[in-house]
Amino acid sequence: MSDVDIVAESIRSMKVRGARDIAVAAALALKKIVDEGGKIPELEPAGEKLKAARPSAIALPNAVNYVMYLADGNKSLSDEEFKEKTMKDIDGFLDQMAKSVKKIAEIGAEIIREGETLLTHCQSDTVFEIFSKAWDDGKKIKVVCTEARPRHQGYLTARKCSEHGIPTTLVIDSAVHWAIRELDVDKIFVGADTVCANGDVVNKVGTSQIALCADEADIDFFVAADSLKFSAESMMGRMVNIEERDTSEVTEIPNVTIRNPGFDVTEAKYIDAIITEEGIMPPQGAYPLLKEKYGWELKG
Ligand code: RUB
Repeated sequence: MSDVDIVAESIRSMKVRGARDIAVAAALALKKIVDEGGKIPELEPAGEKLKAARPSAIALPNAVNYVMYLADGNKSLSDEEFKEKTMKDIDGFLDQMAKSVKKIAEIGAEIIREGETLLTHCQSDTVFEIFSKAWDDGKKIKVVCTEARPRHQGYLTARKCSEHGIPTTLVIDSAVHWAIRELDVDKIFVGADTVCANGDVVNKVGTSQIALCADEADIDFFVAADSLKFSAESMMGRMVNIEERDTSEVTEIPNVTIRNPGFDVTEAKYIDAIITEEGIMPPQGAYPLLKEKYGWELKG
């Protein structure tokens, strides 16, 4: 197995997971190819392999395409110069991603008030950065985490928040409506795998049900996502390829069909705001952001 095969397999099997970490792992795998003397002909097939590893997180193809764009810009350089410049460019991209998450944390922490109870779903590094920043700023928040069946990524969030000192409660996924009422949840923060041009958001399955509960309870529902998660290709959530994972992750019952979607679509109308490194915006801000950042416009 080549290094790229190993990284693609780690992404597929979810050893590496969460949209940001997947994008970073893909960029580092391509950087390694450059470090070993690879150029465009080696990078292209590797990039395609990485992109195919998980279909619902747009940050993965966006990161691969961006690295390819950087490499393409250096293709007329000598072999040694190509290597040096492209590795530097990839480092610059990774550095930018790290800065984006810090900026999102600052903006997100700002809208959290002293003593609030915040609910999150699954495990998002971006959301954890917001919570830990609010806590480090001295706000005595409490966090409620879901389990995120079947893979229980919520346990990671619960452990991280608790280890950071934040009073943390874990509930089963189906207890969200109960938790909002009984645990006095003030705000909900989730991450994103893809933000579509119309402001729909693809995130861990169950997110859309939580958004409905937030709507019913009249509390704010925030999505935290850097602009790498915005998709020019996906005008609406229903156009995103929703990954269906192996049913063995769920259970087996004779003669019963098991379905195991990994993600779902939260419609823009249930989202109060999306927090990006560019600022906090209503979901309708997705299209202008795409247009401004990527020079992309709806035709016709
Ligand atoms: C993880 C998930 C996260 C987003 C955002 O799903 O849905 O909310 O990827 O995470 P999975 P981040 O565990 O199936 O990869 O903010 O870390 O990019």
